[in-house]
Amino acid sequence: MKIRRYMAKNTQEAILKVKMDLGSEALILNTRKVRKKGLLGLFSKPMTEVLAAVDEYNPPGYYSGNTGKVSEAGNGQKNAQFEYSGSNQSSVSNHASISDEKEGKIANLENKITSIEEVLRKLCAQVMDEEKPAGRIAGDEQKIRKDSVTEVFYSNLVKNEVDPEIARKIVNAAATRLNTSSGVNDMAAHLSGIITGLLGKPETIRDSNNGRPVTVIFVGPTGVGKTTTLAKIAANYLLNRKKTVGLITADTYRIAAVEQLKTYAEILGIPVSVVYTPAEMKEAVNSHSDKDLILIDTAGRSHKNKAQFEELKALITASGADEVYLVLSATTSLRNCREILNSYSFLKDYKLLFTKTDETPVLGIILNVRYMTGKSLSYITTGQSVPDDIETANIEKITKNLMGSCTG
Ligand SMILES: Nc1nc2c(ncn2[C@@H]2O[C@H](COP(=O)(O)OP(=O)(O)O)[C@@H](O)[C@H]2O)c(=O)[nH]1
Ligand SMILES: [Mg+2]
Repeated sequence: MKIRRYMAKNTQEAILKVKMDLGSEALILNTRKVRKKGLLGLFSKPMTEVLAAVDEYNPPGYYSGNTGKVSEAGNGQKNAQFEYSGSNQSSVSNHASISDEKEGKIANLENKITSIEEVLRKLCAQVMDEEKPAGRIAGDEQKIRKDSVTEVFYSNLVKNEVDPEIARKIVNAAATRLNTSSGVNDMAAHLSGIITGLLGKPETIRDSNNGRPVTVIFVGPTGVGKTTTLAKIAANYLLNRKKTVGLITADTYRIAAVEQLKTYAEILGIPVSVVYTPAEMKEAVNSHSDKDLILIDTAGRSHKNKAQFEELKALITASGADEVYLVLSATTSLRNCREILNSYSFLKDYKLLFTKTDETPVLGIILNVRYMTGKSLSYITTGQSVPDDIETANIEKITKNLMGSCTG
């Protein structure tokens, strides 16, 4: 990206300078009125300053006249070429006589001069005619503005399903940090810093520091992957960290759910307790007091059934859990997520755990939910495979995903 600053009497003239210098593909990054510095500046007419950018790797734009084409070289050096293809163009062959060759060259030059005159005449007319709205220039300016760097980043965030309101706030915050000499890289850096800050530092299960087990409970809608995630964490603590783990399930709505956890427990060779009531929950937690980690599975609740949420609340309280993880699928729509968050709003302190990031190319929901709840991110799951498909949320990776163009 090549960035240049232009000063002119008014915006029209400045845009013209930009187009003549950088071509019609140039992006207008900023336009502002400036006065000369010092006391004299108070009495002078303000000038228009335009900051423009052009992608060095893209073919530059050109200004077309009737018969000629002026183009600018990609290396930033002015390199005017005139290609003439009119029907009266003389062809020069090795066999032509010297005078024929000269005549041909003269005719060619004459044509080129005519085309330059035509281009200059048009340019002058546009620059001089200040009062008349220069439709073409104004239109171009508008287009350039629309396609400006800020809008590209905004549109990428929205394409990645960041809530448009949040995306606008982020982009505006990044834009206010720019100054006149900032370029697209600065914008990207500011944006990345803001998103990283918003996503925050992920917090995973803390280690016990009092000799008692750390008790962790997983809640969230049915089918998001609570049980699978719990099994992944159990296996990692057991196999990689050599910790002792106890499992409890309160998901007694379905026989299959109990069997699912029992199967994982059997494979891992760890005990599992099945509880139906808050009193049994207390007992089960006590029975695992010799473990390093207790993982508790729960059933998903229907957001229409308030009684079920009361039950869940009682189970959480009885467990005395040190940490609560609200498990959400990254494939959930923002609308559904809002409803889910509403249903679980009785939770005071919890962390966000996103599953199925492998099933969606866009991760906007992660930023949206983090922004709406202010709760910490924790783990991300990336597939069905136990125990491998789980990692601590990688903020850099998520930020890149959110800023990138998913449609290419
Ligand atoms: N693609 C994908 N599937 C997952 C992931 N986590 C869980 N699943 C699948 O989602 C389905 C429901 O998982 P389960 O743990 O039973 O959900 P629960 O009802 O919340 O306990 C199962 O088929 C899992 O294999 C993940 O990260 N990616
Ligand atoms: Mg389950």
